[in-house]
Amino acid sequence: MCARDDRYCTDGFLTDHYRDFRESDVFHIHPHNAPQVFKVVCKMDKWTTGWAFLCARRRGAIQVNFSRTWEDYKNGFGNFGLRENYWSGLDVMHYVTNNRPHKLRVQILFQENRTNVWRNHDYLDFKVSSEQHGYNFTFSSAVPPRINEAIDGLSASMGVRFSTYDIDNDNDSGGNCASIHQSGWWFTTCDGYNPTGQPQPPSVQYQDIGPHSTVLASHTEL
Ligand SMILES: [Ca+2]
Repeated sequence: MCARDDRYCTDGFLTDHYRDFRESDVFHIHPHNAPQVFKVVCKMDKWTTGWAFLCARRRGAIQVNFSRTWEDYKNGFGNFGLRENYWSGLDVMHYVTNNRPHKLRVQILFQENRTNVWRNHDYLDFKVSSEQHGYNFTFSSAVPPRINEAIDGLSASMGVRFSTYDIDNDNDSGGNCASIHQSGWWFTTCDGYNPTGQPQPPSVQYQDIGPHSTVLASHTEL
């Protein structure tokens, strides 16, 4: 592999730089204005045209502890790899989404009628603010796909600061949602959408089996 650092996964794909790879892997990117290089998982095959996977929580993969400090959520943690569990970091989310318009796709895997179904929801012009602003996010519109729609879990958290068990920015004055759910997230109340929360066994889930996995992916809007 060559040593060039692209600004984002999409660049590597569009410039043909990684076209020969036709695969996905861990890449190092250097977003414009960022003080450092970041590690991200890029999907570089010809069907996915340079998506970056910012977070993955998969029930079938080696489990990773998501009950982490603010510093860990800021810098990223986990096993970076295509079929692994990881959080890429709030800093890299901030730098890449503030350089150019980005689309965020939330993908949730459900098992329905014994078949695995990926359900999606897209968010246009998704931006994560800086640490100074608590990494709150904004987007211009939430766009469900024509088929296989997932619930819109993010609109309720627009503008809310990120929370971890050691820094409680949620809107629940009585509780610490990150501590209760052993995760970090843009919590409003403690019973909202939370893909980084502790995976629940099927016996206590409201659907028969699922969601199995959640992936947050981002792509430069072209
Ligand atoms: Ca609280």
